Amino acid sequence: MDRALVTTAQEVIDCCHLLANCTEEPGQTTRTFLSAPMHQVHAHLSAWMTRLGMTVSVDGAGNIRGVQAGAPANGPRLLIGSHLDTVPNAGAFDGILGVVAGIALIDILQQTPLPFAIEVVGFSEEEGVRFGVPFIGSRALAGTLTADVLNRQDGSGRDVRDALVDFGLNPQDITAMRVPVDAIGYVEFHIEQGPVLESRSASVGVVHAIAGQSRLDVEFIGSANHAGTTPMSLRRDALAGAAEWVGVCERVARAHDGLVATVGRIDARPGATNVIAGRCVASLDVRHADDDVRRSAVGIILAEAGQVALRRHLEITTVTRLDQAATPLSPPLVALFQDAVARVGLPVHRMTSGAGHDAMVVAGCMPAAMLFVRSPGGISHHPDETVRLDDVADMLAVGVAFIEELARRQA
Ligand code: HGY
Ligand code: MN
Ligand code: MN
Repeated sequence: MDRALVTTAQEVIDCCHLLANCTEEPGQTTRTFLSAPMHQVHAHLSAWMTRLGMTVSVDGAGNIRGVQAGAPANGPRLLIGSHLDTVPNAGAFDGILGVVAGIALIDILQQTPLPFAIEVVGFSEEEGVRFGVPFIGSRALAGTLTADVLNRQDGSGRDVRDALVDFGLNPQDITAMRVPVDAIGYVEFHIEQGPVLESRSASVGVVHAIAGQSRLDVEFIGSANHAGTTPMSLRRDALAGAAEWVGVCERVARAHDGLVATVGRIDARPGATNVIAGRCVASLDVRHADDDVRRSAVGIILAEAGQVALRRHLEITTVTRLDQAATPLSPPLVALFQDAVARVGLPVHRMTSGAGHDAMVVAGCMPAAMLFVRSPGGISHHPDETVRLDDVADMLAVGVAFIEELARRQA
């Protein structure tokens, strides 16, 4: 392995660990859309990109953008990016690794003339934690952000417009964003977040498709009442109803090959030990490589919620937060990644992604491709999420080979 690549790989890993300290919660990594620590992330990345002579800006959605030195204002650009935000109590690599990798590749290729410029994009919001809607940064870049998203409120009652203003941005700008007209493609380097590459003893994998996902909020509505005086037979317990339904979600998912269904958040009100819950909002996340299977499973799960409500004299309301279609990635760029992996002497592993990524949004407006790097233990969305030094060096080697081959084909 090229010693210089290993040194750069260590710098990438060190940078990700440093940025993991930019958090809303001391002692853990939690960094949501346009939160205060996002300013620190921008400052770190901007300083590094400026040292490389890159032109740095922040767009209307709070995405940080860095363009290679000497790039013509209007000319072909290869976008390399991922997201800056995290889930609560996250690891140090989900998202940010892809942004740091983009900057590292510009550093490595500084002396390599290219027929296009590389633009690094750090998306402001992919996880959907703060406002319950994912992909705000990439949807703004792709021109697919709908106005209703701007009205979404966070737990403190502030909406997306407020968040933009609080961060020093003008809400008009996010709606004025347009797809970069000169973009020739988008590439995302990302941890696999699952066990497949480790099971194959592989350092990198070429993603050819990303599973579709549905995200909903299902509210069970009953009657709050005294926990000590209300007989079991007279209760309309919203939390008990939601709990029964969570088991149903698991049963439906287990019955369909390749389907996953998750209730990750339960919000029961009034939320006191001695009060029967009158209302309970449960989040639902359903994914599958085939959209018909996914959407039919959502239908079954919601019908089962109706049955639970009927039996328990509850009402239910559902709100769909996301219906993101399964996304095939660009066959020419996927093939180019496979060639690059082979060229650096690594085994080629094609795979689908169960996790959602900005690439599935950007793929709607330009050719997009992804390269996964092994997740030791298959762990992600957890502080134990990690990467191996030699795998990150492999990822960079493949990235260089990919860009050099793309340049040859564009010349
Ligand atoms: O939830 C996901 O699939 C991704 O980690 N945002
Ligand atoms: Mn994630
Ligand atoms: Mn991610």
